[in-house]
Amino acid sequence: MKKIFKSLCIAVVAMLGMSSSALGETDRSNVLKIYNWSDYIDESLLEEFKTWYYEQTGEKVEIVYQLFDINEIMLAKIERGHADYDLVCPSDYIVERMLNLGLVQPISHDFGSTPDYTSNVAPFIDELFGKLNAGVNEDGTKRDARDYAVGYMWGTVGFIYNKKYVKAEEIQSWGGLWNPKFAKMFFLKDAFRDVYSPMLIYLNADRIAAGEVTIEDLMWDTSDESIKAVEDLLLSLRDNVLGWEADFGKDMMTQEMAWISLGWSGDAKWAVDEAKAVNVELDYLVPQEGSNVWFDAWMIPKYAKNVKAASYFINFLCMSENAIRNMDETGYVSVIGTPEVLEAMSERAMEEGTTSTVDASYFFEGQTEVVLDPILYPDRSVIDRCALMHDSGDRTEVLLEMWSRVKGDSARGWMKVLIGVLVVGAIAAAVVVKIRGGKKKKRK
Ligand code: SPD
Repeated sequence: MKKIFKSLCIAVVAMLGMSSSALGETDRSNVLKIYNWSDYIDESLLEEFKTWYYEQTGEKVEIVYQLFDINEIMLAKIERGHADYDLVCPSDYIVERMLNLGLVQPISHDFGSTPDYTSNVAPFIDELFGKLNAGVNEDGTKRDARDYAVGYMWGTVGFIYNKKYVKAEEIQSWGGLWNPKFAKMFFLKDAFRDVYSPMLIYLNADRIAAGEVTIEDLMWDTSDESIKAVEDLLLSLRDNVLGWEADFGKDMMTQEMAWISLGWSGDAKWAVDEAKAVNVELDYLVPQEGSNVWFDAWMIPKYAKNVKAASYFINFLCMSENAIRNMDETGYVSVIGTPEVLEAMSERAMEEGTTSTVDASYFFEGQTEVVLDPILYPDRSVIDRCALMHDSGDRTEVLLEMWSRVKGDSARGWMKVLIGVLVVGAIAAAVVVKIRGGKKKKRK
C-alpha cells in the first residue's frame, strides 16, 4: 500500500509538473521531456547532455525529467493521458504493447556529423529485440522493433539474499520461498509480470526438464489454467511475504530488514555494493528452474514534441563512457557491448576482488573466460535458462485481477484511481491550454 501511495505521489507530482510546463510554455521545441524509471541514470549526465547537444547542433535544450517505477503507470500516461513525453523507457513486453497499439514513432538515426553511437549496442540485445512480437509494417512486412526502440539496460530476475541467514543451496529453487525459516523475511517484487513468470516456470519445472515445454513457450502463456495455478501458488505464500516492493527492497536488504528479495539483478548489484559499507554480505542468484531475462528500451511516443533532442539523447547514452557512468551509478547493466565497456567492467570486477571467470561470449564476442561480476554478466549457462516476457494483450486485465486477489489489497482499485487522476489531470491541462490558446487568438 505504501508503494502504491509512493507511485501515486510520483505520478501526481509528475502530472502536475507536466501540466504546469504545458501551461507555462507555448514553445516546447527547446524542452526535452524524459519519463524514466527511478534510480536509473547518473543524473549529472542530464546537465552534460545540454552542453553536448548545443555543441552538436547549435541548439539549446532544457530537460524536464520525471520518474515512474511501474511500467503500467507509464503506459497509462501515454495511452490514456496522451502525455507529451519525448522519451519513455518501457520494458520489453511494454515495448511490444506500445508498438502494437501504435503509441510510438520511428527513431531517426540522422545525427548530422555526430557519429551514430547506437551501433554500440551488443548483438545479444539485437537478438532479444528479434524475439519481440513487433507486428507488421503497412506493406505487410515484419516490423523491426529496433526502428522504434533503442535498448538501455538489461538483466535478470532472481533472488537477492543475505549470506548470514540464507545459504545459496536453500534458494536454488523458487520453491525456497516456502521454507518456513524464511517466513516474513522476504519481499516480492511488486510487478505482476515479473513474479508471474518465475512462478509459472517453477510450476512447470518437471515439464521443462522432460522437454514437454520450454521456458520461452511459458513466457507467452496467460491461459486461465496457468493464471489459476500461479494464483493458488502465490496465495499459499501470501501470509509469509514481508512486503511487496517496487523500489525500496534494495534498501531493506542492505539494512537487513529482509533476508531475501525476489528482484532485478541491477538492484542486487546496487544492494551488494551498498551493503559492503555496513559489513552486510549480500549476493544474488538465478534459481535453477530458470527465469526471465529482460531489457528496458528508449522509445519516442507519438505525442512527443521534441523528437530531435530525444534521438540525440538516446545517442548520447549509447556512448561507451556514458554507459559506464550509468552502470557505476545504478548497478544496472548497459546494453552497450564495446571493448571499452568490457575493459572497464572487468577492471571493476577485479578491483572488487572477483577472481572467477564467466562465459560472457553471448554479450562480448569471444569472451568465454573473462573476469566479470556474475551478477552483472551471468555465465552463459544462466542466460540459457532465461527467456524474455511478452505482452499479455487483453489478458493483462485477468492477470491484474489475479495479482490484486493475491496481494489481498485494493491494488487494482488504487491503480484505477491513479489512472483516473492522471486522465482527468491530462484532460484538465488540455482544456486550460485550449482556453488560453483561445484567449490568445482573441487578443490577436
Ligand atoms: N530502479 C530502476 C528499475 C528498472 C528496472 N526495470 C526492470 C524491468 C524488468 N521487467
